[in-house]
Amino acid sequence: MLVIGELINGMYKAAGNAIKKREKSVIQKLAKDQVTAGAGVLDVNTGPASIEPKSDMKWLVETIQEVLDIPLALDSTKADVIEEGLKVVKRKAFINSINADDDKLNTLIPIAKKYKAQLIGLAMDKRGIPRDRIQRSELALKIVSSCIEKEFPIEDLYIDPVVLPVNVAQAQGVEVLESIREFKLLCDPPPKTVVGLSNISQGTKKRSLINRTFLVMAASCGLSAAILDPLDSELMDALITAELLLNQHIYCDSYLDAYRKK
Ligand code: THG
Repeated sequence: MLVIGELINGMYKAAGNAIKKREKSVIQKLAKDQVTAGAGVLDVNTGPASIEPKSDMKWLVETIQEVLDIPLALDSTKADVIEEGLKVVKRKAFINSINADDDKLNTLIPIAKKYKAQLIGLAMDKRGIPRDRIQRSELALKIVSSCIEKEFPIEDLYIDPVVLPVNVAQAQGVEVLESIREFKLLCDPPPKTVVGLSNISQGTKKRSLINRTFLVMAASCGLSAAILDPLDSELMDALITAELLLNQHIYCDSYLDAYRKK
């Protein structure tokens, strides 16, 4: 599974303060620590409090790229903020994210094509959060169809079924898991799948346990990628073990260490 590190997000106090004060060393340490812990991509989000999201995004991308050569997921609801990041990224980036609204599809799919970026499409639209797996698949199909029509490569498309906190939307967890399976039936080759894992435990008292349990369940549904906290070592151990049990790594007694050294 592709691990997308979530810690460079203004929603986190450490990152939020560092963005405001332009503290490069804090962001660069967050970036390096996540990669050492197993992240293959880093999510970059200026946070809801950012007053100048465009210049914050450019600064974050350049600051990370000074110390690391890694793909970035440019996380914003605003197309101009994402494009600011795309102008300076050195590796094939992720646009995080678009949704099933026509205006989003019509602006951001051409931008993704222009910059040869990968695309994360949320299975939601102006009406808000999806109710169940049926609505999620309808919205996912709309995104897939729009990509096909606009000749965007489906290999570069990730669909996100939209994870909600278990304490306020308990019945949605299983809808998300079934959606991960169902999205694979939408076209051939199928789109990939991604979730924002930490959403599931927001506001709960057992965040780490809930995160890792849901990640293992999602892994067994065939999830392709997850935005998560790679510094949670129990979470990463659970993921590596789930992949072992799904026969994706070869067993040895020291499989956790062996996998980490790869
Ligand atoms: N899908 C996609 N992208 C996403 C999400 C998604 N990007 C943002 C988010 N969801 C994933 N990233 C986070 C980052 C932080 C938290 C949750 C998801 C989080 N933060 C603590 C909180 O709010 O309680 C901050 C606490 C602190 O300051 O330490 O939970 O779903 N495509």
